[in-house]
Amino acid sequence: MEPKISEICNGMFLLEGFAEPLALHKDLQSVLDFSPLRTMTTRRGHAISAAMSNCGPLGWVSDRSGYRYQSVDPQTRQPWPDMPPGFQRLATSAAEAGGFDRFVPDACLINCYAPGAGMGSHQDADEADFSQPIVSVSLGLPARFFVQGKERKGRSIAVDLVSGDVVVWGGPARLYYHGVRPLKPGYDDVFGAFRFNLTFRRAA
Ligand code: MD6
Ligand code: FE
Repeated sequence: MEPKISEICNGMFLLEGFAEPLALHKDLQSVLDFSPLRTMTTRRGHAISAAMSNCGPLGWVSDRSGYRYQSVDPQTRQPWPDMPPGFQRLATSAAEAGGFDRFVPDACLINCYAPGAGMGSHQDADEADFSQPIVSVSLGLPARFFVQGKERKGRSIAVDLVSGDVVVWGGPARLYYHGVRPLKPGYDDVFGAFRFNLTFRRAA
């Protein structure tokens, strides 16, 4: 099946059904067996409602010292688990479909949302090179994603993302404010009562 590609806004592309949820489920499970999902906190000590983990050379962490990428999981005190080859292939091929050649991610952040969990408006600005895209894979329960723009205000664009959808962000949209509305309860045959999101980045 040819994936359906549409441009959400300035350099942000939606690839509907580009990922195979069942194939990713097994790899995700083995990553999480090694570095389990956990609740991270903001610098101010507030719990982030999505549970998180990482795989690949660098992982995104947040705690009382702030946000950063680091090679060691603070919970296991081991390096993050390897990025499964199927994850890497998906990230590179999705980026290519969105017009970004030779994208090689060094970080994969895993977000897990239970019903009620969401993500407030934020910018992804902890990476070294903003000319590199971000590839975002949605799995499990559907979610409403919103995109604002260069500022955290004004009208937002809503995008409903379902399991297998991939969003490739580059160009001007790379630094747009965005977030996820609180998840509605439901059940997904592969991922159960949760939504998972994988974001692949070039962090360093
Ligand atoms: C999520 N995603 O979909 C949260 N950030 O659960 C993000 O915050 C995000 O999907 C940067 C680029 C793509 C994303
Ligand atoms: Fe983000």
